[in-house]
Amino acid sequence: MTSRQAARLLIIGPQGSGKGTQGVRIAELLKIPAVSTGDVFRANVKDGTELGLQVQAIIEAGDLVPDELTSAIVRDRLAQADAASGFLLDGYPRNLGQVGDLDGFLEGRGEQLTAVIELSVPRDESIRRLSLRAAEQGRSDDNAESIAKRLAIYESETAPILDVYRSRGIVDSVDGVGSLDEVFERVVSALAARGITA
Ligand code: B4P
Repeated sequence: MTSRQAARLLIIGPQGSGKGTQGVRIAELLKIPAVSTGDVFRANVKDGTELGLQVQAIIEAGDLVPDELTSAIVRDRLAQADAASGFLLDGYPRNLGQVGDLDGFLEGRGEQLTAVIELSVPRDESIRRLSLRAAEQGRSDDNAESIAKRLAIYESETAPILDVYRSRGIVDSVDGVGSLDEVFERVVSALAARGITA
């Protein structure tokens, strides 16, 4: 029998793979905070804060916000009391520099990630979903140029971090094509097999 494990999770996948959608559901199930760097940046842009003004043009172009800024935000968020016994990261880390930063904060607490869920979807499905969201919600970075750039950065900078986590034996690859409930059940089963349960 697998012993119960702390939920210190990362959900990762190309844009439009549904990581935001599934991340929130998994975090609710496990009663841990979902920490989405994209949501933090969008909320700051919406509220017109200093951080928002700094990152708005970067996000709209589909580029990555500098690591120092992003890692400092995550470090502060993980220091809050509700993340003491578990958390789900969505959209961070997304390059090797951020993996090093995260390892550094977690080592300082005697912790490490316990599972990485990779949601895989084909490129044409990512583009289809983001184009649909552009029509429905009008998110300013869901234009053709920004989507293409985000997907290219995912391939060049984010996908390689999976090799690091694979070498630690903590990656589960889950098929992200299907209904929201089907994908959710796949993620829940993969986590349960590692002893990560509600
Ligand atoms: P994010 O908010 O992380 O945005 P994203 O990577 O584009 O992912 P998105 O939210 O669109 O994808 P999801 O799979 O959830 O980042 C935005 C920007 O912030 C970045 O471009 C960057 O500038 C900056 N940023 C964020 N983190 C950073 C970091 N660590 N370092 C530097 N910069 C950073 O999309 C899901 C869509 O698919 C939804 O519309 C949903 O309705 C749909 N969907 C989900 N599941 C589905 C299903 N099963 N079937 C059909 N549709 C589904």
